[in-house]
Amino acid sequence: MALERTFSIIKPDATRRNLTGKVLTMLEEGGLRVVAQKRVELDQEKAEGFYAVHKERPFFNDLVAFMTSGPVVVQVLEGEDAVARNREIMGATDPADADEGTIRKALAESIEANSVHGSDSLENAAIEIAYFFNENEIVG
Ligand code: IDP
Ligand code: MG
Repeated sequence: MALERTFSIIKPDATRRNLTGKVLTMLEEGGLRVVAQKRVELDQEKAEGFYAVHKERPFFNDLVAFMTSGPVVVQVLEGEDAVARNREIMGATDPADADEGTIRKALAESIEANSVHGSDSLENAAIEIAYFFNENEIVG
């Protein structure tokens, strides 16, 4: 086990339904600690850059429209095996496939409006954290 940092987003479907606190409680009760956080609105360029890896996928334009449709909360989470732990707490991409007790099973509206983002590797976590935060904004 290693102490890691991962990148997380509370997506617009969750902020719109006033579920920010519920998501945070599930992350914290799952053993993760918020060490940086801000509420922002993504513009098209920022959202397209963030999801650039998906730009050839058929859902890319819809995904960018969704992610710019309202406020998001971007955050850095710290904990033992934080990257994998966060993915466990989130659940599968499609809420229909997500395990009981996960954020997406409990809260997500659809495969697109699925309430949370989480980095899929330690390497991508570092890239995604740097896309939104300066080192001096992360306070462990
Ligand atoms: P992840 O968020 O579980 O890592 P990814 O495959 O990286 O899933 O996809 C990024 C995001 O794109 C998803 O969280 C979801 O919002 C959206 N997405 C993924 N697959 C689909 C789809 O088939 N239709 C619509 N949106 C999708
Ligand atoms: Mg992903």
